[in-house]
Amino acid sequence: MGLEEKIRELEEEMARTQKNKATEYHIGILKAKIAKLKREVIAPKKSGVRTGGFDVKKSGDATVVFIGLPSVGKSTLLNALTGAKSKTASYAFTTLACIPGVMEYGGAKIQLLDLPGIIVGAREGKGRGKEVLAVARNADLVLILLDVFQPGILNAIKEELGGIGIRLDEKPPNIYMSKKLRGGVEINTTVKLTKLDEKMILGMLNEYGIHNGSLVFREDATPDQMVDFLAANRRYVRSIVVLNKVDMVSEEYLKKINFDFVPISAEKSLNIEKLKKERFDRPTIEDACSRLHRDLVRDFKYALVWGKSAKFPGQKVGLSHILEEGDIFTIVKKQG
Ligand SMILES: Nc1nc2c(ncn2[C@@H]2O[C@H](COP(=O)(O)OP(=O)(O)OP(=O)(O)O)[C@@H](O)[C@H]2O)c(=O)[nH]1
Ligand SMILES: [Mg+2]
Repeated sequence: MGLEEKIRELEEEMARTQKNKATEYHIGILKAKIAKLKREVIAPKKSGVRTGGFDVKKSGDATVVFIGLPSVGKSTLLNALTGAKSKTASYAFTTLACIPGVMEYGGAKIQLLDLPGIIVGAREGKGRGKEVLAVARNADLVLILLDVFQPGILNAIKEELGGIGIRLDEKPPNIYMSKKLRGGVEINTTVKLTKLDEKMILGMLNEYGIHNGSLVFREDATPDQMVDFLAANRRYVRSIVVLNKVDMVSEEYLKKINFDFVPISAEKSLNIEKLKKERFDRPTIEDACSRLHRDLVRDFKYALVWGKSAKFPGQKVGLSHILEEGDIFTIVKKQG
């Protein structure tokens, strides 16, 4: 049986299984099995695997990737933001490659990547979907662009991104492990675990061939987070949802859409400045940390801020605090 086939079989089994207390363990193990099999599918080893020409060199201070169905206006938006000339047209799959543009904003150079549209099933390779999604794995921000007449597709798009290991607006699970050669598995917690029990943790570790080691849970992690931790190939990326072509609808129509979005018209240049100002120009403490050092976000305890964004000099803030130009901050790390 091929890898893809095995994965499909397990996914079907999971879909068939009713979710309740009695099946929790079984489902958890299935998730771990699937994640393990998908390792190669999600992040293939570089050697010998064709990347399909979407390999783009990161440049600038941050990379924003446009993800959306065909014809939602991704290329029109790139052109509106950067003055690039990515081809736009009223038919689907106009863009066939990754088209980069650069936007300068507030002294920062932001790389914007216009990509071919994705369709449902992209993560399985439909319409070069895998290559497109792979580019999003390396982004600092995923801009999900929706057509004003198809807002309902948002969850399906998030699922496509999730299927390739991208976790939007989530933090890496607060779980640590040091492997050992013998002595079995030791589980330590700094909080009470309510969503995972020892049996499930050991069962999942077993799927990954881990029989010895010392684990520390610093949050009440879910089975999904435990799987993400074990898979060790997840990307934690910020996202924004932008609704395009609002020139074609009324305010009343927009009010009925029940999730957060930035309304724009790429073609009519409506709200483009607002999009830039509100979304691209707002680095958080988290952004600053991850730029300084890979482990800083994980070890982050709190920060002290001086400058325009601080309510008072030396204000104590968390990761999501939005910084302003010229701010100065100190990061305080967790112990041990
Ligand atoms: N009314 C209206 N039409 C728009 C707007 N933005 C883009 N369009 C139109 O939508 C169509 C598709 O635009 P593109 O920018 O090519 O869309 P895309 O998402 O890049 O499409 P693919 O490359 O095929 O994935 C074109 O005919 C655009 O003129 C907008 O704000 N309002
Ligand atoms: Mg396009």
